[in-house]
Amino acid sequence: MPAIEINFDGIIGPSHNYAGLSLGNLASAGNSGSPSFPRQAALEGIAKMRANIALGLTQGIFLPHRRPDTAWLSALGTSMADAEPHIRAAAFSASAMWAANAATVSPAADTLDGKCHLTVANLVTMPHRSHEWPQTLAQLRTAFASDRFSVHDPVPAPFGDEGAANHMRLCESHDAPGVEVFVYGRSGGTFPARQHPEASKAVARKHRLDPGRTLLVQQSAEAIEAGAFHNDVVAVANERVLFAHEQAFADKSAFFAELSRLIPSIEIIEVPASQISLTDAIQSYLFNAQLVTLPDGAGMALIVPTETQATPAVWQWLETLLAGNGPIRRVMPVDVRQSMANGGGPACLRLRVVADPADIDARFLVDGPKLDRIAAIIEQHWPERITPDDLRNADLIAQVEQSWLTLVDHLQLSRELCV
Ligand code: SUG
Repeated sequence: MPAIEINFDGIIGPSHNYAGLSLGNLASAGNSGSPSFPRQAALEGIAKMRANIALGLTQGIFLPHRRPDTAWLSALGTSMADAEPHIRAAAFSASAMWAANAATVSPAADTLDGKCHLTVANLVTMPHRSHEWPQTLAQLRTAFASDRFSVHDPVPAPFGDEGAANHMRLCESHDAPGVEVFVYGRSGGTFPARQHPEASKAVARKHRLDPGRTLLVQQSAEAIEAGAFHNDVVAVANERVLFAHEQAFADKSAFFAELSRLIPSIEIIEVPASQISLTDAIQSYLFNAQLVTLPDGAGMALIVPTETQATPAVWQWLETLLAGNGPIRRVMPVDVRQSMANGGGPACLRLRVVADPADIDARFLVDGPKLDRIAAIIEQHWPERITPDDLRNADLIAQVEQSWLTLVDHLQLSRELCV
């Protein structure tokens, strides 16, 4: 079977809460302290996966991480009972749900050794995300254990790497050689740039990419200041289509010229700031969409958060897009509001891997019936609601631990993940 694109969604974990942990992520700051609804959040994520399967797409999963992260707390010389509130919240965060930050993936068609390479993201910029990588790496090594894959350790600190959220791939078709674009930021404003250029360069080298087909592109400082803490908040690519905001990149002319030279058939759909401001783009998360190729030559679909419907300039623009004769033939809103309130839209929740599904550990692939069984566990075990005070509640912590174990056991992954 040829390599196809598989979307691996992070199942939203039972400890999902709003702790305001991400400076520069406006939704995270704005909803800090609000009650969260983990059960609803996880079911929204399952519904998104079901809708993608209904489109004929192949779907995978990553598991939530074990929370609280007692190993991390103990490395800091503390525990859930004794930790200061910001450390307690960081140890309890369900942030691994945003699988776009799990790793950077270079499909076999792009690499010199013909293997699909994955580098787990170190996420060192934000404390609550900096301890994700060991559990993510355990899952990557299990899911992609075949010799068709090469799974790499994280890039060392201090070079921040946030994975696929700052990486785009353009190609004629998923299984053909592509051009890989690494987008980095430069700090200097109020908000941190999370992707360091040295991290991007290291990943490109380790993935054995052709330097002639690898681009290192700077994110615009104004996008970071407006709240685009990752490139995937202002741009998304699929095959030969790049969909981006006018203010996404520091030097778009040079970038677009290089892309056109390397991929002559490229189609760049650029949204002018005069039609959609950066503020509206970031509030609605228009670009944090899944741009997917539909089976049977039906063109591409843009899976957008329902918040796009609530932003008139954005929705009007999407209607005009559909009325034209472009490559995007369908726009599909999905309700992932619980994740969105922490700054994670449809694209944040998934990691794209181009590979033959037969080479992947089947425990990480899902179909409708398997999702039904996972949803039943979520319905029965995930907490309904969490408020900031609950993070000190031993009963809630025990419930979160038990929920996780039940899911991991059900998927027969305890041996690999209970370390
Ligand atoms: O890293 N939010 C995540 C959102 C990640 C979105 N991912 C992509 N754009 N690919 C972050 O900022 C908030 C957690 C809190 O505040 O409780 C958080 O971590």
